[in-house]
Amino acid sequence: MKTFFTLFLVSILISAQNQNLPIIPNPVDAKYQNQNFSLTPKTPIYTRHSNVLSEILCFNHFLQSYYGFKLPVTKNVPEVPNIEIIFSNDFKAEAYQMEMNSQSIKIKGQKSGIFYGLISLLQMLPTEIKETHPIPCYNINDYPRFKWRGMHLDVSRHFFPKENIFRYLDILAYYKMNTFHWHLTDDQGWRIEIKKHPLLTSKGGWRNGTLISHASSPTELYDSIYYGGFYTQEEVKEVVAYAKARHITVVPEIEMPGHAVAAIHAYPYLSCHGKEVSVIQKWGVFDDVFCTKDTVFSFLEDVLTEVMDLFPSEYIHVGGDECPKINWKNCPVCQERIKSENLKNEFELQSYFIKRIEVFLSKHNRKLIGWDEILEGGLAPNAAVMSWQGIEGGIAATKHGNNAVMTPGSHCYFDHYQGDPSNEPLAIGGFTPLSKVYSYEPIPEALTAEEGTLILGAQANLWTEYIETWKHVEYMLLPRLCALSEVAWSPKGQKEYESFLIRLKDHFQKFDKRDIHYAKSIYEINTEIINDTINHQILLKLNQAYPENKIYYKSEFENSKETFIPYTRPILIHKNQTIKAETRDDKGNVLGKAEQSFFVSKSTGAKIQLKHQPAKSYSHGSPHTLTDGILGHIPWNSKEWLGFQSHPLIATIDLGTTQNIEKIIAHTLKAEASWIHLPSKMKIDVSMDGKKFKKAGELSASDITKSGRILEFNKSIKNVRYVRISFDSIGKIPAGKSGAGHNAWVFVSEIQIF
Ligand code: TNX
Repeated sequence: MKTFFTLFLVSILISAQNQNLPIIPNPVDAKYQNQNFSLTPKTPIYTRHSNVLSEILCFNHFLQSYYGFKLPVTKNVPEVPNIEIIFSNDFKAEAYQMEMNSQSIKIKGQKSGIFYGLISLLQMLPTEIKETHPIPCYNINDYPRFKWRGMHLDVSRHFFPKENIFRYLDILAYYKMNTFHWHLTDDQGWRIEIKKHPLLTSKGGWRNGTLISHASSPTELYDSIYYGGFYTQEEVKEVVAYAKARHITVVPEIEMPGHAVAAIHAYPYLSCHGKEVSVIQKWGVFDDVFCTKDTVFSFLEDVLTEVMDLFPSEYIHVGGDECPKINWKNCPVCQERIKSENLKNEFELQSYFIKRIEVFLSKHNRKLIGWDEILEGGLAPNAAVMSWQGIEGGIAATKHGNNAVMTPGSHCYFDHYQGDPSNEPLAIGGFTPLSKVYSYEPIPEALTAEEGTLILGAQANLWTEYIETWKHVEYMLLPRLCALSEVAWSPKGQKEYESFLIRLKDHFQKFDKRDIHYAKSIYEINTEIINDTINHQILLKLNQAYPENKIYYKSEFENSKETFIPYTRPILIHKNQTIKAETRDDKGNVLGKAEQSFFVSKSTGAKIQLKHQPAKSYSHGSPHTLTDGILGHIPWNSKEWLGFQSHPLIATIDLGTTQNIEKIIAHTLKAEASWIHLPSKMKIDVSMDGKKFKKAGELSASDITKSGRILEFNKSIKNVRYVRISFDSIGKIPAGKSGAGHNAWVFVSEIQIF
């Protein structure tokens, strides 16, 4: 017992010390040395190894831009205190050791390890250094968990000049990320100069306007601004060199066979029909894709040859996602190819396409990586899969013996909302807050230990449909990148969200000082619904991250004049009302706000059962999401909706007592760009005992089309206790729409009974 207690105390002390060590990602092992090192702008950096001068140069670049000074570098043994950099082959790549005492800081490792040691030292410095500053000394032993620690950026939907990319790379390096996935081509613009095919950028790099409304809103609004840009090959070389100096590999992505409209605009022969098309001005998935004729392969080989000359990366990303097959179906050349290559269908034709490109890349000693659709119709032998639609792609690839990088939409999509959408700039949708990113575990449970070794690592993606400015890019990136870096670097068992949040505060201060943009959604109040189905009621619980801050709230309803009061316990919701809440620090500054409206009906807080469970990623608070009094917003975030794709939504609500009802309203969603369609039917059955149900009526497809997404079933029904509501889906998405051929999703946020 005593030993247990001592161990417990020691571990509390260690974690308390590590909290003073503001390093993100958290190092594997760090021990406080009970002394300080005084750093001044004159502290010399000493090394006998000239091969590490580039790492020191880079460290000095960071010092210069954050503190306005560089440290002197010397080959001769200097006076103490000093910083010594020791190159050693005894370390694995990326691992380092740092020993500190009041007289010296010694960093040992290979080049990449030394770089990460210097980054740790950089993070240990205070926000401001005047004359001298004491740094608490630690001995650190550190190395990464995964070898692929990736961050992606889409520069096609919106273009960002090279100076912005340099800034991005600095942020990635600061968090020890080692892979920059550069999404260079898409339907909305081709962004990399290809000397042999100059129209790709001179024509394909520009569009005549851009969608400014949300893709899921019923009316489309466009600006008419001629928009675009591209990187010259000289600029690309600069970016690759800048990244290399920061131990970051740039993985270029050239999208094929889908997401190819910008290239087809430049060279119409690349499509099946050869007709003129315009660079796309909106967001989604489009039917014009690369044809499978030989001239297209020659073209792509030209492009990839120039790309390989520019990028020394082991992997070349060829996209492979979201390729509609409709043009191939109508194309004699593609149909002939299916026959001559003995392929079953267009899915196998996609696989033929990717495999043929893989052969070309491997002739040049490069490996192919693609989005998980490259599994369709059979995976190329050595291809690596980037698992984005979930984790299944990663599981299938590794079970097949191939490598995978995990980047599931649920945890790694930084284009999703990170806070309450009403406080956030317009985003594509989804809800991926900091805590969710932090909770991500890249190795799926379904894998054996051996299969797990094929998971190269984790990556987050930043698609820029709704991100036009650089400030907004940084806002979406930070602090979620900090969480991802810990997912990809720190040992699995050592992750601790509370300690992360404490360390993060120091990073926020530095972002402020360095004019780096970031989201403060972490100060937001997290609303949680407590479903008390026994008493047929709901309560609203308010949470926030930092115990030193306090929550205040007021309830607004008709003619109410309440003022803010301290929040002490969950709030009972029993009428239509809006709760407004704020977190305040000890000085009374408001740090975050939350607002939640409730619409109470007979179903609010009722017992509810679902015949089939919703899809995992869209099952927040399930099944009570449908009876919590909260109506889903548009653009949608997954917190307020349940999503069904492979099974229908059939919900049975128990009103608790026998009652008469007048009306049932279901709040559904139409976001066809995200494959979410209105249901085709809504059926109502009622019962007194929960066993024998009788049909009460239905809304047909034409009723639903007429009424839009809020479906109203108006009929008085006497003596009902159980109401069963079933939603039929339209089935397969029709040709010409985003996700054609896949099952449509049905999303419902609330079922109100009056
Ligand atoms: C899906 S993720 C896409 C992108 C979009 C993104 C928006 C992937 C391989 N394809 O084209 O930008 O969703 O979240």
